[in-house]
Amino acid sequence: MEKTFLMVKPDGVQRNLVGEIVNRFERKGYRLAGAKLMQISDDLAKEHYGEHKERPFFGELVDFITSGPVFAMVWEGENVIATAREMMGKTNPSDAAPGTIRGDFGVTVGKNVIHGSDSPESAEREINLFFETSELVTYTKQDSAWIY
Ligand code: RTP
Ligand code: MG
Repeated sequence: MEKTFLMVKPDGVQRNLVGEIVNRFERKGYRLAGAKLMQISDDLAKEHYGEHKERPFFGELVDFITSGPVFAMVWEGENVIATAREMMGKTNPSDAAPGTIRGDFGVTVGKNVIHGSDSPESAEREINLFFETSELVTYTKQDSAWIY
């Protein structure tokens, strides 16, 4: 089953958007495989955003992502990597369509509420960077009398 790494950024946690964001992926039909509230270290931030290390905003990006707790998640399901990116909206919230997470809740590019893996290679790399295998759960939804 395809998996992706999603993370509510510090602005989303401060603004109490964790439940709203989890809700969107649950209602869409994806399955949560792992989640944790955590403080990102400077080293982890630099490794996670390594592809941007030459960019002028790299220092700000690392400072921001380590400025408070994040809610890290692994979600799974058909085509979840690309579909989650669609559900997040464009990087700059002012370009992101209404109905997307960044379009509905973001204002500035630096504080755009959510991170999501942008390819199968990034998803694998980021899941391994943030989660131990033992923290991920594989399960099937039970078709029983108590699920209506
Ligand atoms: P992310 O990695 O956080 O999911 O965002 P993304 O793929 O949509 O965008 P990416 O190009 O990977 O950029 C990573 C984050 O850097 C910040 N950024 N700031 N000041 C700027 O011009 C600028 N450009 C990008 C954004 O917070 C973006 O999410
Ligand atoms: Mg990115």
